[in-house]
Amino acid sequence: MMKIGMVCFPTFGGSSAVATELGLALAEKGHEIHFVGYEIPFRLKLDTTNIYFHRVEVIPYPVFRFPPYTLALASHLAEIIVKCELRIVHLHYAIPHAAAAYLARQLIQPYRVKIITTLHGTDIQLAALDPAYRNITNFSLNQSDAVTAVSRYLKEETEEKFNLVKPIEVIYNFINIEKYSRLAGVFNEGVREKIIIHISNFRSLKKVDNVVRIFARIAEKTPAKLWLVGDGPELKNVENLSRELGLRDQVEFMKEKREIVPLLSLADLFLLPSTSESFGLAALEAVTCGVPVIASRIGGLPEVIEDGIGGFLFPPDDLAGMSQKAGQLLNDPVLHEKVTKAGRVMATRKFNLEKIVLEYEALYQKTCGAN
Ligand code: GMT
Repeated sequence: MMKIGMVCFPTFGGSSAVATELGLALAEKGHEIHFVGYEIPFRLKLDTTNIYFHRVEVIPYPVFRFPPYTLALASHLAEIIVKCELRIVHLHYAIPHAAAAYLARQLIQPYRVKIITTLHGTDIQLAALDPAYRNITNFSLNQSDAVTAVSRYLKEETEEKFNLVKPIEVIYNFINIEKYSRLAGVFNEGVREKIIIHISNFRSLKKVDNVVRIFARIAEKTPAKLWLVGDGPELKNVENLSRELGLRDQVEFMKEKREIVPLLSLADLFLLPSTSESFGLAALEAVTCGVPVIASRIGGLPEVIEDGIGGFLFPPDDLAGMSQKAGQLLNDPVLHEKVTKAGRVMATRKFNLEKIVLEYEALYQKTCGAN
């Protein structure tokens, strides 16, 4: 049994979901998991054996225009590491967690704790864009005892853009196959309109506007509804666009949802035409739930979806190609079933939780064994 600190952002999003599901799975295997952050991660259930949550308070003070969360996290983390005798701190998202953990470790010397940083993609893009973040990120990644990336693509991108002293290990994101199963009795077979779904944080790189444009083409030929699940900066623009295209009655804005399996269980197709995606956890969740995905051939998505296995990939601006394939999938039940079945088999083989959690446990053992 190991005592592990888990640091992530609490907000709706893939990195928080991965950290939480990993913590819950490790706790079930008998490890003691201490989540540390400013709020309870959105998928974390606190009434779980071996799970603890430590809140980082950042006191408001008139001098601070930007309250120093990184410092508060570092000093809180230092205390928790010693008090709870943690051997490992696993950080999800490099900025600002890797720098905070480095500071925490300095504070508690000679206490020894190992730091593992998992990169999720947007952290590295941000650091690559801004030279100020780049240097501190490079430094703190080199101070981590191990760095993992959620796809081969992200490993290669990061190693190309940063000067890292050690190779990054790829540990793919994972899925709980039993939990992400289509709910029986929800699916309403027979003649009905098709349900197209998209789930994201509505940042511009998700291209939710293109989701609406692809849907507009699909709806010309196939009776359909579009469910947009999530919230974020582009929400208003997307709402306006659906009104401009005369689709407002066919598009349902669902805001953020904690439980997505009931929604995926009703859906016929998932659209993810992002311009950047280090992995695309939302696509894997859909595929595992038996919803085929039409997405962009970018980033780590080709490592998750192969043409005909769980979905189809297109260049991000090929809206015609995406809508044509969507129409075909929606109107050909044999093709739909073939693609979804192959997708679930692939998800079970390549991304199942048990397999990936073992990979993390092996990394923890290896890191703790090393000096
Ligand atoms: O996509 C986002 O904006 C959210 C972000 C996050 O930090 O949750 O997602 C990133 O991490 C996910 C989990 O590893 C990946 O599945 C997403 O592909 C990745 N997003 C991007 O690379 C844009």
